Amino acid sequence: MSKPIIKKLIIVLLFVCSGVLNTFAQKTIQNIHGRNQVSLNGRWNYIIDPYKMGYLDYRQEPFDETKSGKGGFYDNLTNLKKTERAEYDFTFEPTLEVPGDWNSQDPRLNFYEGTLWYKRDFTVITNNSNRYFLHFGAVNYESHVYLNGKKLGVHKGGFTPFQFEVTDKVVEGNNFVVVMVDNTRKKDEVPTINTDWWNYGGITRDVTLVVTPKSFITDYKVQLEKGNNKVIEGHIQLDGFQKNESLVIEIPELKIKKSFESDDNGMVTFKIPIKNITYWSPETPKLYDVKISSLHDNISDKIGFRTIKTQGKDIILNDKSIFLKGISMHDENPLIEGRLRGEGDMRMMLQWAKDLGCNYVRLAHYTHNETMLRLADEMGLMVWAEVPVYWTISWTNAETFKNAENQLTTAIERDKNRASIIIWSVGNETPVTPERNVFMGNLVDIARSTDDTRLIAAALEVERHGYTVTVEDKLGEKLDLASFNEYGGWYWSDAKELPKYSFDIKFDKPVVISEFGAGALAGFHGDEDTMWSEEYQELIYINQLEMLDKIDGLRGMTPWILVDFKSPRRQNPVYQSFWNRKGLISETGKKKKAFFILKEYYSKK
Ligand code: GCB
Repeated sequence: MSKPIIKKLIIVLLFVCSGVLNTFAQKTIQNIHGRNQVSLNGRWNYIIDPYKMGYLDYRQEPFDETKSGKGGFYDNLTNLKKTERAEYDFTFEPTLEVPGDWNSQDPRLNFYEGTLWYKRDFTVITNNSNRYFLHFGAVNYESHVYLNGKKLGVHKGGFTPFQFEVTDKVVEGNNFVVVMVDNTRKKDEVPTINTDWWNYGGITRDVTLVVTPKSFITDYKVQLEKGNNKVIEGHIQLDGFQKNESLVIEIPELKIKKSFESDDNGMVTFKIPIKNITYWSPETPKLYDVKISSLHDNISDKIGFRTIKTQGKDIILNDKSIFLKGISMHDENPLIEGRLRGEGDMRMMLQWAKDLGCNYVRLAHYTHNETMLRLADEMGLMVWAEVPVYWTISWTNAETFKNAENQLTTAIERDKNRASIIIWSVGNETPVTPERNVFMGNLVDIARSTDDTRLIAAALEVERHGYTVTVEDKLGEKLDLASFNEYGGWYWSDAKELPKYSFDIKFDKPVVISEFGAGALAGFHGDEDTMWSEEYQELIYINQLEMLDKIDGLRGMTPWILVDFKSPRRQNPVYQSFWNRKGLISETGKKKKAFFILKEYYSKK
């Protein structure tokens, strides 16, 4: 190879490795809300761009890759030609609230699936001794991020956080950030084109400019050691560190104060013996103040300590066998349509679960807001957390796997200190094939090796032979729970027949039913045979609970679902109007009859 070619190759490689245009951005900073930060929430101007005009030239080539290296219309707003500026000028465009999906904020966007540009100005007083990171809680689905006319990178995945370091790009005074968001569904993405929820697009979670010292605490894990409730173990990771910095971890209420020196990689690992600790549980959701400080930085968190494991058919929380009294929920506010926008929305949802008598929730079918997990910690709700490996993923596509893996590990990294999370789920109702078994099996292994202190599960499917319901999906062998979705009385059989069924579950593991349910329009009444009536849903719940209670090893359930939710698949104009009606609570907050059946059942468990 000639020298210039090698040089070119090196440049290309450096470019690729620098992650500038990497779709899976770098690991995010732990505990974003505990940081010194400038909130970029609020009103952002937007341009609806169904033809992707700001990104593709008239030959459909991305501007990013043209020879001029211009890098897109919005890479260099100030240099746009007069004619271009006349057609694309954010100044006179309307605004959307961030965080928030676009579908619920502009009637033109209710069903919109495509590209939309966001822009926001902000001011910073910079300081040379600081570093700056632009952090997004979540953007659905693909985002291209530009700061002051420079492209920072691309991110894919609608529910996990990502960030870009912008220390050398943010300027004293006025700055502007532009984000192109595309929520077009694609077969090879995660999730794929077919889901049963609304494809809310946009910047759906907080945007922050995080300010840190040059050397800062980027990550930490402070948890009980696996299988040992007398030792807190974990790690602290510095970024931008000098050699052998000293670090202190304090848990004042436990009289813990320990000093360490970081190793050559800026890392400290520790094990600290403890006594007289109150373990976290739904009855006593005790959280301890944990403070970590380095020479230049400090961060505090509230962390609960508990153990979780299975023993035969039991689930053991802190040495006690428990029953998971749960309910499934989406990240959606039915009252003010759209994604949950803030702490108030999230508290409302979790409080409804508590009103039902729950000690456990399934946060389906993707990673929920970090605030949701912090509230679950505080309110004493155990959590099944999940990634959107849903239905018919492209099992043989290596990029698709990389994407799923990234969403899984990002969620684990973000939430590893949350006591509420007891289960990582690697997917939902995926069809059994050899390719799927490899894909999902690998996800199970990755989840386990990233976090060996929690249980690993997936929502499997059932088969029926006469009056026997079998669960024999081989993936179950790799999982800690026998969990499956089962819609007796609704998608198969008749409510009245349910008590005749029995189960043949091939695994000697705790059984946690991940879904069952039935649709009902709140306020519509009829007899038990009238579909969509509250009475019909009520009967299915009564008979389901009678049927399930006979399962040896039943250790919990998350019926589908807490509240009615929007779905493009649910078209019945009389009863659905694009709402999945399986909620126990309506979209106006009205509790249906079945709510009280489940509440009564949980009160006796
Ligand atoms: C399921 C899916 C869930 C759907 C539900 C339904 O099995 O896991 O996402 O919304 O059924 O209502 O059919």
